[in-house]
Amino acid sequence: MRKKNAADAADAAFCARVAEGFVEPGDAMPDGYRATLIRQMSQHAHSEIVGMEPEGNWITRAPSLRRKAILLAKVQDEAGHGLYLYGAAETLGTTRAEMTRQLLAGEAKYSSIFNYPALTWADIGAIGWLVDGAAIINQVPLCRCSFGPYARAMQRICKEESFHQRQGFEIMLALARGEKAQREMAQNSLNRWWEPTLMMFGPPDGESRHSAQSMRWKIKLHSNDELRQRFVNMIVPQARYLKLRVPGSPKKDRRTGDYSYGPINWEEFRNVIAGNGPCNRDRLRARKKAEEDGKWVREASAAFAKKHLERRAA
Ligand code: BYC
Repeated sequence: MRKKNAADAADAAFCARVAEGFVEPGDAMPDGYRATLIRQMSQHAHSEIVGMEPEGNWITRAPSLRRKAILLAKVQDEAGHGLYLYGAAETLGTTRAEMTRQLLAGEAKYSSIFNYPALTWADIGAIGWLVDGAAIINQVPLCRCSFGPYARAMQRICKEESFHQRQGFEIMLALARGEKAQREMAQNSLNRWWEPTLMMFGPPDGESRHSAQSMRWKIKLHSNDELRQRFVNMIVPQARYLKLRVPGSPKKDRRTGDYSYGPINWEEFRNVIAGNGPCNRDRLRARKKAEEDGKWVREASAAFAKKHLERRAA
């Protein structure tokens, strides 16, 4: 009983601490807080890196030099986001090598959305518009989360995500103003990406095992369902502007101003995060190949760093 009271008091003290300002890497923190951050930040970093795959495939097939240059810059930004996030997670005592090992062993998750294929050029528009749009809704609040290195990484990432969403919307706009076949391609992409994008926000609040504690610690500032609703409210008017039909024909609640959505196939979501989505195996195969192909670069830079240190010491 005495032990439980002491644990409750320590927890209450830490919750008061996070309300005061950023927690920094050298500060005292509960083991659970550290572990939750490492889990979320490493999953987030893996999502950025795996997220390069569906779009990377389209760089050589983008319809013009301008589109290629923009897509190339976007995919490079995602590599950068992954690196900021791995770096921020490393301040908590883990290593990039260990996080990568967990990803390749299937122990760490990455966003469910990247287990779906990008079949047409319109899918690149839909990814930018919807997936990066969802990322912004989820990540802007993270700029104010309690852990300093994560919050600061998110500030820079969010600026770049705004550019990503605009490039996606602009692709959709060009298609929506194009010929019948282009409009159909845009509609078909929205139909396929809508539900998987809604799943990005995580399971419904009643089934989210980490939300309550993460919100107490200000690792998360809003629940999964709150952010999902914000996203729907943002996208429905944009889809109308594009003259595209959002699946499920959202209706506006006059009282709350919220648009309806769903139902969402949560069985499919559970299946995808268990490793059985349409592209899970391809995505991990590509990461394993990249890890193998990059081995000599890591070895060469480690040998160079060692030589450099030895020379300095001499
Ligand atoms: N996919 O208790 P819950 C991007 C897991 S990158 C896979 O609600 P939490 C972009 C969850 O991990 C976007 N797994 O968890 C990149 C947990 O499993 P574990 C990535 C999911 O953490 C390139 C279990 O389900 N964004 O935008 O409180 C190009 C229970 O869930 C998913 C981030 O990572 C999912 N969708 O909340 C373009 C943002 N949802 O770990 C774009 C940061 C849930 O216990 N992360 N799970 O085995 C977050 O905000 C939160 O971690 C989540 C989940 C809202 C995702």
